[in-house]
Amino acid sequence: MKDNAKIYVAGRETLIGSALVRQLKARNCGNLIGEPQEEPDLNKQDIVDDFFAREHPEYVFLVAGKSGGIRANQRYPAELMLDNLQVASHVIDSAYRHGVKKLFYLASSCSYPKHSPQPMSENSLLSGYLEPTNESYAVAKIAGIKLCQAYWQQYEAKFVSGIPANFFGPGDDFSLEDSHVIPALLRKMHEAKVAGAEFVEIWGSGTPRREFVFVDDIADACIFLMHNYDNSEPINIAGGLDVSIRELAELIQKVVGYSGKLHFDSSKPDGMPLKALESSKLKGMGWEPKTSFEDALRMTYEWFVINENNNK
Ligand code: GFB
Repeated sequence: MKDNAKIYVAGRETLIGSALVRQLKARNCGNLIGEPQEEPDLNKQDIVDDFFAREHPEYVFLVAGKSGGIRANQRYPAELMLDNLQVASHVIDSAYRHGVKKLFYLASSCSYPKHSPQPMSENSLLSGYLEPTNESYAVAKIAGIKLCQAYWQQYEAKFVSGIPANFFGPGDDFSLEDSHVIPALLRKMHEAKVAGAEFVEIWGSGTPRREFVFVDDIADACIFLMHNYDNSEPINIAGGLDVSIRELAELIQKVVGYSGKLHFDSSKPDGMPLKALESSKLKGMGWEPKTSFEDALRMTYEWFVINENNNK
């Protein structure tokens, strides 16, 4: 992928999409197509197809599709599944029919079975039952991976997939019900600090473990893989630390400066007991995340404080 190639980031308004656009611009990739107009409606095949016919992208990062935390997955399984199936099938098919040189599809670590050996390696895909709290979304993400592989197999289309660890960062969804755990806890603790509240409620038992990676590092890995990975087998994108939700909550207390108590509400779901990714394949290619977990939390918190009023 040359710096002046025509690149399309499908889903540039998502957390990862905006990080990708930032990083591509920082690398002087000036030919980002589709900007500054509004993104085409990826839920409509004819609109996506017209867009590809008009713009002729050479490289596509497919990071579109609705997502959310554990509660959003329980509340909107139909919406999340349909949206992700539609955007993946529309963009992948148009990319093939309009001769895109390479497409990078971003899946999700919830594509792995609930009881995969940990850390989860690429060959655990489709080896068991999924975690019920996000099964619908996970099936759509698996379909995206499989569609890339099918186009590779049938048409020799260079469509590759990456499976990221849970990611977070500036621009995240900070809503209390639908967000992922990091933005939710940053906001809860910030509001508790400002209000002088005695405690903050943390969902679940606090024992589940998650591996987190800063969104700018995930974006950096996507670009690295676009340059260096030519294989139809999906590849994990991780290399962060796995922490328990209790440890995470304590670290967020420190970052926010909140000294109240933590109340764990076991009536709320835990989800996967442990989600960490085996990342030796990517590491072996010479890529590792660059941002420390605490620095990434601080940058995300700073962004939230500056944009707090837009996040209510
Ligand atoms: O980030 P999260 O919503 O998603 O939750 P998953 C991670 C853990 O944090 C769960 C706990 O054990 C939650 O119960 N948690 C504690 C909280 N307090 C909170 C809170 O205030 N808000 C939230 N959201 N969680 C997602 C999937 O699973 O992983 C998505 O649902 C996606 O589909 C994503 O794949 C990567 O890690 O459990």
